[in-house]
Amino acid sequence: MASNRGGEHEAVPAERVLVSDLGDHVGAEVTLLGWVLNRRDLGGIGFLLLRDRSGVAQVVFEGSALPLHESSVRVTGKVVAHKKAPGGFEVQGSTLEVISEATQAPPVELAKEDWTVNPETLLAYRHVTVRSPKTRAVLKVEAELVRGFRAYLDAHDFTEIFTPKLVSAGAEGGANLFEVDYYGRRAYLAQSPQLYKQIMVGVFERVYETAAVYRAEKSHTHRHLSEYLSLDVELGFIANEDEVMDLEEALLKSMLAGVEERCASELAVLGAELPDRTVAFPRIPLLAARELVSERYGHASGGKDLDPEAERLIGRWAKEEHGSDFVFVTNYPQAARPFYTYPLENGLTRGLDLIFRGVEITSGGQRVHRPEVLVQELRKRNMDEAAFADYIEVFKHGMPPHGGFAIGAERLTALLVGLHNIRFARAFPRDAQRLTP
Ligand code: AMO
Repeated sequence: MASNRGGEHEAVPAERVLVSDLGDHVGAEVTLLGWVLNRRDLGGIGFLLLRDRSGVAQVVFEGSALPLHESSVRVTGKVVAHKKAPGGFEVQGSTLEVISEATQAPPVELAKEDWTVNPETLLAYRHVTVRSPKTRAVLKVEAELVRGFRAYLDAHDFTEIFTPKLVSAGAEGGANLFEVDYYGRRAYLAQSPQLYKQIMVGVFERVYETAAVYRAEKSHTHRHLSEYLSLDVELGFIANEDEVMDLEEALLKSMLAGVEERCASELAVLGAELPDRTVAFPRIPLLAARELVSERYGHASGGKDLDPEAERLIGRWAKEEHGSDFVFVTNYPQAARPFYTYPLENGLTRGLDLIFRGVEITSGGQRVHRPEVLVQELRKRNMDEAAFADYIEVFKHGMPPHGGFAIGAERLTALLVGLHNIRFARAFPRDAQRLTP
């Protein structure tokens, strides 16, 4: 084998074959570029697993010392069909050049399927462990979900918007606001694009945003991040919240179809199963849901909301009774919803959640569109009207009935691929303990 281990290559010429295309080159000599995912020396025969953006290939060398894991390399060799090799092909390597040599071994074996390493260690070295095939697969599925989100909405006349993340007041209430010193004034990191996406309905009628939002969640849970990707939708001229649910159901089914079509190898790496897209998402009012989990499963959900256990049980009911991984819970009480939620006369609202595999992934519903009702809702909640003056004013300018929802991208991804901890659905998670890497 010819090798170049000394001089590193500064430039990478274009001619190369991707791992995913090896099947088109059986019998031919090809050049691959990628990273050393794994290496093994079996009595003078070197096995190298090369990872590129399209997949992983096995390359075999005779009598060679292979470079350290994660070195980037250029390999040439002949492609042969090989049933046991990943992807069904093997490259019989003739030359190996190191493009950029790893000078340090990764902190964990990236190629290993079952990590017994402490998750905290994995996150502490996330800048390197993020390269593992499993983590890559999770992030690829998430990217596909977001692509599918945009594609569906673009095709249905929605316009993408870009709203400020530095704001003067929190739209969602609660104590989880990050305070920022804004040129000597107090500002906050946006908890959601809620008020701005509603304002933008007055411009485009149908809008969406995919952007990070911020919540100062001090408690350490498996479903909360301090920074997460919010997939927001808002649309005008609706009759009621059923239209919002119809849209979200069709949107999610389309996003999942995209994952099925484009992420087969990632789903296989993760052992993930997609939900059945042929069943309709059941819809159940919150009060009925609480009664149901109490009667059917003996769980009394205290307070005005559904607690996490009640969410899990209503998810179980949806699966058992309807074969659905999803269930909409509708008509939340006013006390459980933010001020912008459309109130009904009986103390309930047109606010709803979507539960996926027993965990809330979405809040949404129809919104208030009359300024006097907004003021009344702010007062009910002892909120500062002055802080929302511009927002209230917009509703004096002909805002139609409208509604929308937001999907937490990491929650959706984690539940879809079976991650226990939401942190592993974000490349670089932020929580109360973590600001690096
Ligand atoms: P809500 O506050 O319920 O609603 O958030 C919507 C969805 O975002 C996700 N989510 C989180 N994900 C990770 N870490 C967190 N700390 C976190 N908090 C929330 C969840 C949740 O269902 N403006 C409304 C949406 C709307 O009505 O359009 C809102 O932000 O998946």
